[in-house]
Amino acid sequence: EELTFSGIQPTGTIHLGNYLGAIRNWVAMQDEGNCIFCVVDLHAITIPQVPEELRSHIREIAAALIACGLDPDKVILFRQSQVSAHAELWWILNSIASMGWLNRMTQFKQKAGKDQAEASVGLFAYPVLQAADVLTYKTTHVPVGEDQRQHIELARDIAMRFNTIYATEFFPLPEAVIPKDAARVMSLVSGQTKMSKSDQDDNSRINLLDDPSLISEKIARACDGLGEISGSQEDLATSPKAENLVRIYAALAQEDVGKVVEEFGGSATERFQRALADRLVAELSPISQEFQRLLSDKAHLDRILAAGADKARSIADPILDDVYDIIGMSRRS
Ligand code: AQP
Repeated sequence: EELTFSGIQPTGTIHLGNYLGAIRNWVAMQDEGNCIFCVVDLHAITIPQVPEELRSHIREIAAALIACGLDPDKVILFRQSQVSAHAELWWILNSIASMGWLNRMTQFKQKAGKDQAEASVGLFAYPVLQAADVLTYKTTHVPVGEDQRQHIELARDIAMRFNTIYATEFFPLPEAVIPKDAARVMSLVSGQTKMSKSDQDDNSRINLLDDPSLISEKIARACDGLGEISGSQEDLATSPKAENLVRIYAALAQEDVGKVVEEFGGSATERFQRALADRLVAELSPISQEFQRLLSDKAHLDRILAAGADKARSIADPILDDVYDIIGMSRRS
């Protein structure tokens, strides 16, 4: 049976990369089958967090997901730390995954920086927790941005090795579902690193909650100095900043990049700049308003997450019991 699972870290506010790369896809998938979406707070602490800020970010991310259109009556929406099966399966899978596999993970290298010895063990083992998140539900489909492709491959490798060691077909091999148009939204400032919550420069990203004037300002700044939008796709590729903006426009308008280039290529950026800012404001303003409304009732949000956790546990716990049986530690009796 098909099951979709994905997660997002409560490490800050949601940005356009999260939205176009993942969340918009989640919303589209919620009517098509069983979907589980998780605020992965255990992942967040692999990088130091301030407890009070983490507490607010967890609620904010949940509110933002609902504001983007996820319906807690249609999907299971919960937070990772409320379902202990994730951490338990993580430990079991840590004994399946090899150091060599984890050493190849590019996200660890990026996040750990130069001084890898100072990075937490959690940051290193992060992809195994992600594999546990997915496998705890026998997930078949994982809608994520391009940056997560390697981690989903690892989850497949872990599932396969588990199945081989224990001579079983217990875990299905999860597949990454990566959008065509906006799989990798880049920084507005450089065009060359991915748009990220943890980028120090707020001008590098559009946050879902930026107000219309801030959005216009950031887009104006990003277009500044570009001259004109090139009239051919090949030329466009020589300017990563411009290409990123055109791709963002195409994803918002749900049009081909070629069509956007045809529409705006060869003329001064001003018209493109205004059109892009208008598209962003039209898409994000309703989300921002709904977010504010949801956040005014924190108890309600907490109830939604708690109810989601109950449903998630009812799926995950029996699967974990089966895993314990398979590896020789039956805990049912
Ligand atoms: N720039 C991006 N373009 C497309 N998709 C993206 N995603 C993240 N950035 C982009 C996708 O969003 C989902 C949730 O991501 P996450 O918050 O769990 O982890 P992340 O990839 O680490 O996101 P950030 O914003 O870069 O956070 P920090 O700075 O805290 O690490 C994932 O599906 C991801 O692919």
